[in-house]
Amino acid sequence: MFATATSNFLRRLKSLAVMAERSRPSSDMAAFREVFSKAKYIVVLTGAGISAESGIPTFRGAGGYWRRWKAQDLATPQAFGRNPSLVWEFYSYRREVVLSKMPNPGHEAIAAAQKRLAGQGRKLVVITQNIDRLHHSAGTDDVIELHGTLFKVRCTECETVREDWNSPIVPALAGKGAPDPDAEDARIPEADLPRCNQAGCGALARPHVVWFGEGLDSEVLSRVDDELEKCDLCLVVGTSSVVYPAAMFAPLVAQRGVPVAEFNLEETSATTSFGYHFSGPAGQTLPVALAPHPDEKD
Ligand code: BJW
Ligand code: ZN
Repeated sequence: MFATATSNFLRRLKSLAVMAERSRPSSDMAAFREVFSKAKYIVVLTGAGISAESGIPTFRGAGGYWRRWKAQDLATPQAFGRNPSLVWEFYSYRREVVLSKMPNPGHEAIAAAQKRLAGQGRKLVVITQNIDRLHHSAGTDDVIELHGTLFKVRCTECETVREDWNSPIVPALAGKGAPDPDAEDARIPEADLPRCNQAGCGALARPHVVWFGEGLDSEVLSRVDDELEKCDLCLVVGTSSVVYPAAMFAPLVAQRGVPVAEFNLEETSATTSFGYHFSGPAGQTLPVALAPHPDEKD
């Protein structure tokens, strides 16, 4: 009788421990590195936090405001329809900021791991929500950009997309886009904003980014599905995991039983879905996590 009660108690204790384990991710770096050393197909999903140490403000942290607005107020087709000059000032400012910044050790650790693993017949794929191109600058190949890029524009009429690295993007935006709340709106006439350069078109162009309420590119989404399906390890770096559909990618991978590790300054609403959580700046945690493992074959 006593033995039965004890074994029931122990069984219950064990199941509570398993439940606690499931909801509390591990921060055991050595254990993560063992998993990393065996993974053959790694997906790294990144957000604004990975570029924070390069000096690019995140969306939902301090510094997430431009003048009196948050991204949600300006990164919409409605805002652009109402005031294309204001929205172009916002993006022109961000282009200029990004052009003055460099990739940081977090971006570099990912690029170096991708190169090294490729030499071992292993794959590392970056899926980013960022539009800053810093993964490219760090030397990462074949980055999947979920939300577009600051350095492409798209015609609002014929939808032609072109790359554009001019600084400023048009002369009328020179010296405009100041971020302080008291800055005057430039009220640039539409004719002087970026335009389509297709012969016979010339319509207003917009940033080639995905705004709230807009669908993500279907080819991009199907490539993402494919990569998430194939991966045997997933890293989620510097994202608050609140913006969909990106917010559900890593939890879906975890549901398949694949190890997922979150690298963030703080816990997020997705943290408890993951097996590992590493608190701290990604520029410090990623170089440790992705450094060559003694078991790697050159
Ligand atoms: C560090 C760090 C360091 C800091 N080291 N970490 C389902 C449910 C509910 C709503 C929806 C849903 N499906 C769709 C929606 C609507 C909407 C949405 O998700 N809304 C939510 C806010 C609730 N989604 C959409 O509209 C998407 N479209 C879509 O799904 O179409 C179909 C559809 C439409 C409408 C209804 C239903 C279906 C499109 C979303 C496009 C998002 N676009 C933006 C702007 C891009 C252009 C631009 O930049 O201007 O993308 S919004 C903004 O958020 C940007 C980012 O990519 C994105 C994600 O932000 P991110 O990267 O996570 O940054 P932060 O700032 O939030 O977090 C930074 C993190 O880093 C923090 O956790 C820090 O702690 C951490 N950190 N320093 C490590 N050094
Ligand atoms: Zn056009």
